[in-house]
Amino acid sequence: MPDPVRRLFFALWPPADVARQLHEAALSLQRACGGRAMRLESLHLTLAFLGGVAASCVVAAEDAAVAVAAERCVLELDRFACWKHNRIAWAGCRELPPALGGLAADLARNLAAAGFALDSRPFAVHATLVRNADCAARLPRLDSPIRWPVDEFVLVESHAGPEGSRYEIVRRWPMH
Ligand code: 2AM
Repeated sequence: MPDPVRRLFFALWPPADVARQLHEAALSLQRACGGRAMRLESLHLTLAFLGGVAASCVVAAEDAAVAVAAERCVLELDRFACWKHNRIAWAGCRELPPALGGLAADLARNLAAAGFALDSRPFAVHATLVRNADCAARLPRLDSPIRWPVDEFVLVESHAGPEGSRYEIVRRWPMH
């Protein structure tokens, strides 16, 4: 039997009140630049993207996460931006909490050491809010930052579906 492939990534998943604020932000961005707002239940922030992983290798990815020292922090999403090359409108932060930069770097290092091929581009903190956005449009201002208390990170499986991807949290790791 061939080893099935699972599409996986590590991410921060917003608590319900943060997801609601992100979704409101997505709708306001969508009013300005069209496209498709992310569904409330799909909103997240990717830490490390693995792509297709043979099911038999998932344990190795989980082990890489166990070995990171993750500290709780508060992420302040305080800016909107739009990437022309992939038409993604997103929320990000002017200042990355060091704990989060450290977590993403540790994860990337451990995953690479375990043989996973990761994107070589630097970690770009962003929560995608709208896809297929018109980046030439004037983006609304984010009046007050969205305050996201981060106390866990998760491994997520992406399932392709007719209405876009559906995400399933596979495992959670608390941050201390
Ligand atoms: P995006 O929202 O900027 O497209 C599930 O697809 C998650 O993994 C999304 O957050 C997506 O980022 C991210 N992702 C998809 N392909 C990726 C890649 N090649 N490198 C890094 N992240 C990727």
